[in-house]
Amino acid sequence: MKEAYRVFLLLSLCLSLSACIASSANTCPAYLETKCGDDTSGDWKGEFFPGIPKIKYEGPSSKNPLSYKWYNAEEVVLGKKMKDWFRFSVAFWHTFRGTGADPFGAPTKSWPWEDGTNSIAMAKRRMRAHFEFMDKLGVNRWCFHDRDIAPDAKTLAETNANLDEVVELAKELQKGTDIIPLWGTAQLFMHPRYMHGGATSSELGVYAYAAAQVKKAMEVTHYLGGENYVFWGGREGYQTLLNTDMKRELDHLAAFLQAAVDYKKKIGFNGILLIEPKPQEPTKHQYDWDAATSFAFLQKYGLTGEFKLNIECNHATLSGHSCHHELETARINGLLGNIDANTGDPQIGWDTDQFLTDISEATLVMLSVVRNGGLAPGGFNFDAKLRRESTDVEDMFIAHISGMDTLARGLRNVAKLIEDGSLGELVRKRYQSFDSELGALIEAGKGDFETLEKKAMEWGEPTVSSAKQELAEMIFQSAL
Ligand code: XUL
Ligand code: CO
Repeated sequence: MKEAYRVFLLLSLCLSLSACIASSANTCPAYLETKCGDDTSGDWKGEFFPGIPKIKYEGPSSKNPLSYKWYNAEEVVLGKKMKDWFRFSVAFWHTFRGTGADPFGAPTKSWPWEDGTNSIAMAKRRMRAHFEFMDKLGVNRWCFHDRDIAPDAKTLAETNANLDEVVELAKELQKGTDIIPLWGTAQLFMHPRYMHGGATSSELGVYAYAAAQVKKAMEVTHYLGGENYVFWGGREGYQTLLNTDMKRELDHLAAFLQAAVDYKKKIGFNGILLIEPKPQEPTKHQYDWDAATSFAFLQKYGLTGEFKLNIECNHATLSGHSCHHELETARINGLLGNIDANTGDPQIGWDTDQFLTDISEATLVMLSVVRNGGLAPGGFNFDAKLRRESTDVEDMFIAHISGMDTLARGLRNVAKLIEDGSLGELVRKRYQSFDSELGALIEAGKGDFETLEKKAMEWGEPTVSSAKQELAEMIFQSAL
């Protein structure tokens, strides 16, 4: 393929940052006939992040960017250590495969350990860098797509062998540490074979290939001690209904997920299966639009009980909701399993995958998490990347520290709200008319219309109280 066309193709692929991970010129996607994969250079000698210390908690008055100001892993807040509320995870794809490429521009990052190839040697070196990064950051979980960590090859068998080789190294690096994957997943969106979807592809051969890929990704997640497994259906959707049999595609998706449940049980993988809703991008319309749509799908196909949801904050805003709405929808339906912590940009309409630094938003997120009693065995995965213009190695640390500190402030604020109690009291009072004999009857599903009509006649015009929204907002703000 001509170089200019190749670059054009890669840039066009990169509308979503998350879709750029293996498609930039730096990382050489294996499906293009290039010289990628020929690198035989040896292992990296020495430290990947010299000069970066282990990140410590120094408290809010610290001016040191390489320290935690609010996240204090061992500190108990609301009855749990902070590290157990969060169970923070580094997303391998953004942190170690993100190149800074965007739809209009080439990669901007040139990390010292990268040699510009997509070879096995490079994959291993990158994995070592990733483990040093987690160790220095003090984070003991990570998330990965199969194809982030090991290169594609010409056949599925060879690709699986590549994956095994890198997974073996990850297993060795995990040994003697408490590091494990928070979740693993299969990348069913990058390769051209998945252009019509994986489980919802119109091609049977692709459905089978996707099944084989998920089977293998579940096996390696299990082997590495992973606690969850994610399904993000980036291409499980449509571009136009004119050429789409939506019912058939949804039936196929359900059959695929049922087969995943069966296989999980067969191999004794006790991890939670998570669906990650997103409304669109890369497709015009994805089937797992939002939490409520995903819940309806799971109910229709008898899959509730087998799946929970991985709520990603910027996916929530792309679907026209708030992150808090999506978290609460998942929570009240017993489906809140994990959070892909990130945020978008109010002026950019796509999935910018930014680190969340808004304290108010973080407090709302933590309200749901605390009401849920935590997320375990799920956690917080930073599905977030550096901005294209942030090119220093230390920026990788600063971004994670800032995201962790913001969420830690959110948790501390929720503790203040709970201790103060007035927001909870405001909500309780708002519904107190239902704390009555008739209210209990209605809530037990026994409030028949004849009885209610009699009461309405007897009571006359009801008195309606203020919702006190401004007071609720005042109480909330005072905790920030
Ligand atoms: C894409 C996205 C993915 C999933 C995993 O928007 O969030 O990275 O989290 O496939
Ligand atoms: Co995500």
